[in-house]
Amino acid sequence: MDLRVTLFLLSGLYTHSSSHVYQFVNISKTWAEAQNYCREKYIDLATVDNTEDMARLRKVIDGSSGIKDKVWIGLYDNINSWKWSLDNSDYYSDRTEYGNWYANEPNNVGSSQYCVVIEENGHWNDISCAIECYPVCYDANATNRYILGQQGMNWVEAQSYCRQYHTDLATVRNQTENQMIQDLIPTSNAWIGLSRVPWRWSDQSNSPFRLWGQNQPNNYLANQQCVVMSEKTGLWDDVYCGNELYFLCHRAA
Ligand SMILES: [Ca+2]
Ligand SMILES: [Ca+2]
Repeated sequence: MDLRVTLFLLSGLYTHSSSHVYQFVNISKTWAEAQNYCREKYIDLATVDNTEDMARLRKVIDGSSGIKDKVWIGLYDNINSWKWSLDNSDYYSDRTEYGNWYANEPNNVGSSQYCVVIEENGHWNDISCAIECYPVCYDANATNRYILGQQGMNWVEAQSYCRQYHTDLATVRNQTENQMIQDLIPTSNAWIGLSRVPWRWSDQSNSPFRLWGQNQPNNYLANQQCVVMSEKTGLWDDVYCGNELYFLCHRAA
């Protein structure tokens, strides 16, 4: 069977079986602190799209030690315009309007309730973002977060491939993700989703994280517009986009 067909079929299977992975954090924080923490250590504050997500999230909460009467999730703003902290359609192909609100919630008491917790009974409530609660982060391991493209492709081909069969070339948002990707690269260098000019991620996200190697990016011979990660060091280098290399796609969640 053609490798692409095989990868495509595999990705279909994974897409159906993959689900949000949650991490309960046993340190109380304001909502904004919780968001920063989750983005630094994991992916983001938890997104909850359906009853299956909700059941899995409650299991994680119930299985953790710590105070759990109010637990931050990634929902914020207000009654009329709720947003998820992880507002990236590449992570969520079928975003729904799911909500598991407590009776008479959300009520935005005193026009001061802009962040959402899960109460001990499992129902949602909007409360003040300044209250300190325990966060639940959305997590993923390398296996369900990235796909290694094993055919040598130039950067543009790799981008097309990722967009067709997965979501996009991988964005690397922190040291944890960088390590996950480095561990997946078998040898040599591999494309990630960063290119210029100006510097931008293929999936349009605005992550400021960079991990350049020494004296990089140097745009050698004014011919280096695309970014690779080194399998040996995990550090980044701008190189010629026409090189045929391994590449990392972000898997649909
Ligand atoms: Ca409320
Ligand atoms: Ca370079």
